[in-house]
Amino acid sequence: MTHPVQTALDRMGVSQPVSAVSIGNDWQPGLSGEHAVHSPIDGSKIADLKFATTAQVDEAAIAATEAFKAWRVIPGAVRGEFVRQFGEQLRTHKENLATLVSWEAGKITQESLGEVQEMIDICGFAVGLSRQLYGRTMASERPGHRLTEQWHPLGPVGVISAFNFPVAVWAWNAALAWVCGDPIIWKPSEKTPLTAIACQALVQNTLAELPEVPPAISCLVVGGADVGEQLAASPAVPLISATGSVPMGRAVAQTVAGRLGRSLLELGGNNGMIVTPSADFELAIRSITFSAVGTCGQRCTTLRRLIVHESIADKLRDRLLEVYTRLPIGDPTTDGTLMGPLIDERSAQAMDAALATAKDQGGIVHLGVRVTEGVPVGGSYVQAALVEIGHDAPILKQETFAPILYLIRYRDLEEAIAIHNNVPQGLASAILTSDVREAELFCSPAGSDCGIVNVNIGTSGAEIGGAFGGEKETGGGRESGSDAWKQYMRRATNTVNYSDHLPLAQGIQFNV
Ligand code: UN1
Repeated sequence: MTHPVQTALDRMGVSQPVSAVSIGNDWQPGLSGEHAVHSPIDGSKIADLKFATTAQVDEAAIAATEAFKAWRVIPGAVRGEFVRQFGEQLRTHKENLATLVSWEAGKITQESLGEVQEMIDICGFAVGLSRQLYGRTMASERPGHRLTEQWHPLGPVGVISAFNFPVAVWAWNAALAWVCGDPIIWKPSEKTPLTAIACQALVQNTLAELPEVPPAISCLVVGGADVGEQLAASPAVPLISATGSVPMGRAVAQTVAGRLGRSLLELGGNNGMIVTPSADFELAIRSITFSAVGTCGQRCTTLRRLIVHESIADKLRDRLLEVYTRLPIGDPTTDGTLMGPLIDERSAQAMDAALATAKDQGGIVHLGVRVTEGVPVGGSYVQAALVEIGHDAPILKQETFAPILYLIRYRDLEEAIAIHNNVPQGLASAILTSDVREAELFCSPAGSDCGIVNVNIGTSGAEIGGAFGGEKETGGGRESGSDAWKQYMRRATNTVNYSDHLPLAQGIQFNV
């Protein structure tokens, strides 16, 4: 039987053997070392490819810079038409791309389909935006003058993406950047190159329909850390958008800042939820479970810290353990599975290590063991863990990319908010309550210090329409909806004098 990865690649028109580099319509084999791609489902090898070299990054940057000259003057609405047609490709190949996401990232089918839907959604958002790149008009302080802002395309955008959302996060950046008039150079995670290669093939299908579009607005360079570093260092790339770990983001930010470039960072989350006595109990169980164990705990928005009022903590713990014990764990492509594998054995070891540390710090660890029965051989499958722990345990400040949920008890809400904010990261947060005063306090300046603040839903699963990102070590960037598009453009302030006089601002007299 043909492997599902093979079938999906064939259906999307990916020529094989796969190549690591693409500049528009062209594919080039990488010129660096050989790399094998293994599926987290069963460890099987699903592709071999050679990584890109840093010289190939430079070639892509040159091509993207050339494409930019044409792309920036093509009207926004035409750029929007390109994105609309790319969105159609995604609709046609939703299941094929989702199959690859499951095989490369280990997501359950429902979540893989959701990830592709997130791409389709951002394309729709970007198409509308392509006719709404509005600038302001300000009242000039001088007579006979008009003061306005224009938003212009910025230039090639480098996108460094992570394995856990191998395609959606690139699409958030690409769809917006394209309508804003910028080319994209994409360095995907080395763990998920096939999904990236497939996206580029879908872009090529779109380019075939629109000959006026300069192909090098979409470039792909699959490679290791050196490829990401080269992209971050390239003066031809005015904006680097990076998603991943805090150390990676810090390195990228320092390199980009060193050349006074712009960076858009979406880094670690260590997301908390406060559950108050008035919370709807069954809603709590469902939202906690989806946020804590979805994507096997490997979303940047995953719920990691549950801060529960002491009066309901035991009941909530017992009910969660009941749910956790019967969660279907296994092959993510099988109907009904709710937890697939971790991305690799290193992640499973990091989870084991975090649980051991939590125990040393006084934590009571429930579940969280390795699963070897009823799951494909060769993958790293684990049970989700629930850890009862004191609010001052140092481990609470650390993000472990695995399904570990710490349960902390609180007495009053102000204390709960203080515990909630007492971590270096600031991505997503939630409160479950039926008391409007508690909800509003959490959303107020004295409440959550995160970029995403939810009431009566979990921390994960944001819609594309809002600005997505967080504060503190999360990096401060905002991607996706709202006015995130402004980061992909440069702003020109125009003052036009339509009078015969030359009055100076601030009333300065300067008579020559
Ligand atoms: C990520 O994990 O990097 O809000 C992105 C969510 C998804 C995106 C997560 N829409 O969970």
